Amino acid sequence: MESKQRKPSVGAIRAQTAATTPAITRATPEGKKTLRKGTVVITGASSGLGLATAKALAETGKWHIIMACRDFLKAERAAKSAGLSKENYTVMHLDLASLDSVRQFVDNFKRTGRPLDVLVCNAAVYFPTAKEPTFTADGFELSVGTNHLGHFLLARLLLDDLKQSDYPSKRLIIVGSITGNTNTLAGNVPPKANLGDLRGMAGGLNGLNSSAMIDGGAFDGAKAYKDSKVCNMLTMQEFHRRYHEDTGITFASLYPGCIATTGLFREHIPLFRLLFPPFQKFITKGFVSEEESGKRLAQVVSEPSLTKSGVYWSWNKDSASFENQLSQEASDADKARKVWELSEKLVGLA
Ligand code: NDP
Ligand code: PMR
Repeated sequence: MESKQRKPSVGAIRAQTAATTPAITRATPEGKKTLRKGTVVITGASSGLGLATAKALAETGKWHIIMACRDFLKAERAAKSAGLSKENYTVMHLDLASLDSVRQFVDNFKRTGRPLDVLVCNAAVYFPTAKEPTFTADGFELSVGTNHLGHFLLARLLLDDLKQSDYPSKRLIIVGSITGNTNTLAGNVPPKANLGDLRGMAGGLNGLNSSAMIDGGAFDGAKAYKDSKVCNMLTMQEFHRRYHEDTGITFASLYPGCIATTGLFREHIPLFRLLFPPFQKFITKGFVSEEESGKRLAQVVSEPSLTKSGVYWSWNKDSASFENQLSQEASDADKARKVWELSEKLVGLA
């Protein structure tokens, strides 16, 4: 579903694609080079980091943002309240907890005839207090199913579109986190991320004939989220190893800072939601506002200097970006390959 004009048929739209303005045109009378508007797809742009990034990019006037969201009305309202002007965004429906929806989104996107210059895999869910697992439409534990498997299928299906983009720097960005990295203090707060030997993932994460957890252990919602972030960071690196050289696409991940006020913590107990922002502001000093985090991710989308591929970006306290070190598990190439191969099977690509 798209908020703007619906295009009548695929054929007509494909014809439009062929006529797309090249990325760099000599449009001005002085013959000065100008760059067309880039198109960026951001999943989960209806709140938090995704919305703040959409806002930061829209304000430059250089980007058209496809807000890929599960709640169409919420996304439209969020875009309006963030002051996005109509010509800078389109809301399109995407529910990452359904592989059919992911495929439908990809078809719908292709039908718009727009080039794809940057894809940002940002959406996530976190169930820290859940006693029992819940599942996606396809029967995968919901946090790994949404945060990792939905994005894995989406990125794989859109890779060719990225490849075909003639934009000067095309990018695939998968949002990671410090809490999946056990080489940090935050990553050592129990329960720690650990994918183990991937036996639960091999079994389908369905909680029936296998565990709902990647490592095959007992269900723990907070661990499932952190495991999903490890998958996100491993996937970015595996994409880099498999495709960077041939396609020129920049693959990147990042830790945007602790955005303690977002909807990510909606399922947490009220006391946590009350104390978490001041704890991060005054004790760990890891707090970052939604606006600031949006500027950070917007840099990874559009900064001409951030073209290095295979990098996990972080920011220091002056908000300067630097290449950060991932934990041993989150940089394990063998594990990355195995997660890739198992994920391919689960989403029906192999
Ligand atoms: P929010 O909850 O504010 O945003 C998450 C977004 O994901 C929402 O737009 C939500 O949609 C969307 N979403 C959830 N499930 C689905 C689904 N099935 N299909 C499509 N969209 C979905 O959280 P944040 O902004 O904090 O999180 C954004 C990213 O930042 C995540 O990847 C998270 O892991 C990462 N991150 C966050 C940190 C923090 O401190 N907050 C720290 C480090 C990383 P809806 O609005 O409909 O609920
Ligand atoms: Mg954590 C430098 C210390 C630091 C940082 C940057 C974070 C970020 N956290 C830090 C430290 C601690 N945290 C310490 C010492 C504790 C024990 C009191 C602690 C606890 C804690 C909890 C209970 N922290 C949390 C939780 C959560 O539920 C959040 C979480 O794990 O979500 C998955 C969380 C977070 N701490 C962070 C960040 C960025 C999060 C949340 C979001 C995320 O990783 O996506």
